[in-house]
Formats: sequence, structure tokens, C-alpha cells
Amino acid sequence: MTDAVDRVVAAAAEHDLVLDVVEYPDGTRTAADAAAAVGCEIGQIVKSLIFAVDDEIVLALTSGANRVDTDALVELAGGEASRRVDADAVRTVTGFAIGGVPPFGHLQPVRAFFDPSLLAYDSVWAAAGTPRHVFPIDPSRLLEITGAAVGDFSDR
Ligand code: 5CA
Repeated sequence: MTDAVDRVVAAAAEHDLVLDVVEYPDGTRTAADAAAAVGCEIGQIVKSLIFAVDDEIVLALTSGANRVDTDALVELAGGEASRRVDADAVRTVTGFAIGGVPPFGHLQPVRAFFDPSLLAYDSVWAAAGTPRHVFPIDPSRLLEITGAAVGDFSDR
């Protein structure tokens, strides 16, 4: 395991959760890659997407089947405008590279929003710190650990 995976496992342990991290050498960089590797529905993949709403960095935990409606995200966050952040900023805030950003265990605490579509599944899969490591988790447990606010920000 890598240092990045160790940090995610340690963050989970703080919530008394033992992560079952699985490595897929062919990669899990995108939701489609991860779903193909795991052999699950794309909707079961958790995308951990970083946006800036005004001057605040936020995390949108989004089903792999959905796209983020940024207007809806801005409204949920109570802000005025959103923008994508670049890869360097994602690494600075989270401590992880794009394609491996996990849903928790970030360097800087960020406010998180949770796509309710994820709650339809018994288990979902999220990145474990690298573009080839993922772990399964009950979405309700993931919601609890992240302290995220459930809100429909998907573009459907
Ligand atoms: N490991 C997979 C599934 S868990 C994963 O991390 N998917 S993800 O969707 O959360 O992360 C990839 C996302 O990073 C892409 O959907 C895209 O929104 C974002 N991204 C890719 N390249 C850039 C970039 N250059 N700058 C900012 N965001 C990017």
C-alpha cells in the first residue's frame, strides 16, 4: 500500500471503520474505469469532486451516474458562484491527486455535500487515495463519516 492509501485507512480508523481497500492495477482513475474494474454499476462509484463556491472549497460526493449541476450546488452551499479548481489546488486542499481523491481524510477540512442517489445502493465504492485503489462502503456510513449535507445537486 502507498502512503496515500495509508492516510485514508488511518482517517477511516478514526471513525472505527476498517477499510477493505482493493487495488486494481489497470486503474480506477475515472468513475467508468472504477465501475469496469469493480464490476459494479457506474452509479455505485462515488466521485469526490472539489469545487470553489465563492471563496470556500467544497466537496461534492457525487454518484458516478450523475453530473454536478453547479447552480444547485451553489444554492445548497448558500453562495453566489462556483468554479472548478485546478489540479494543484485539489492536491493542496485534499493531499491527494485527481483520480485518487477520497471522500474523507483530506489535509484541510472541507464542507461536503452528498448526492442522495448514492443512498439507493447497499454499497458504493470510493477512491482510496490513488487512481488504482478503491474501497466499498455502506453509503449511509459514508454519509455519517463525511458529515456531509444530503442535497440534490445532480444535473438530470
Ligand atoms: N477514482 C475515481 C473514481 S472513485 C475518481 O476519482 N473519480 S472522480 O470523478 O472523483 O475524479 C476524477 C475527476 O477529477 C473528474 O471527473 C474531473 O471532474 C476531475 N478532474 C479531472 N481532471 C481535472 C483537472 N485538470 N482539474 C480539475 N479537475 C479535474
